Amino acid sequence: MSNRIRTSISRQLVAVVACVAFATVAQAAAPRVVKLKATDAMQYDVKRIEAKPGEQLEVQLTAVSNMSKQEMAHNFVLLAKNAPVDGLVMEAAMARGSDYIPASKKSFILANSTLAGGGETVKVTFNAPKEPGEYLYLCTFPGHYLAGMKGLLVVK
Ligand SMILES: [Cu+2]
Repeated sequence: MSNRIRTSISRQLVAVVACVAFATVAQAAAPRVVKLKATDAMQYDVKRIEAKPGEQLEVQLTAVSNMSKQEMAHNFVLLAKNAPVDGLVMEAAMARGSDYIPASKKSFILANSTLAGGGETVKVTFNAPKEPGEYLYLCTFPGHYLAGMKGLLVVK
């Protein structure tokens, strides 16, 4: 094999390796999409999400409803393990001006979407907690959590 051919082959090899490396990085940078749907029954269709510690997720929540957004809307709120759930939900119900996200409990909220009214999809991207365990997610629209609008993010 001539030196010139050898150089050419090794250049091509470098290019291929660079491409593979780039594709791997690009894949790692894209969050895993988790689609949730919520209806007037005040339930998420997905009540359990499994994730690796620190995995980047993009939750897409779609609301299915013919009611007005004031009457029926949903969000996705992921809580820390030590969150005072009942107090947080009560304060959230009164926090209409901030889309039912309670200002004084924000330190317990790991991630939250905005409100989705009928036909709308909202998205929130976040990293799953690094500590394995079960993390509650819920909808803070008044009455919805008490009606059962909740699920678990299981990190393992
Ligand atoms: Cu809801």
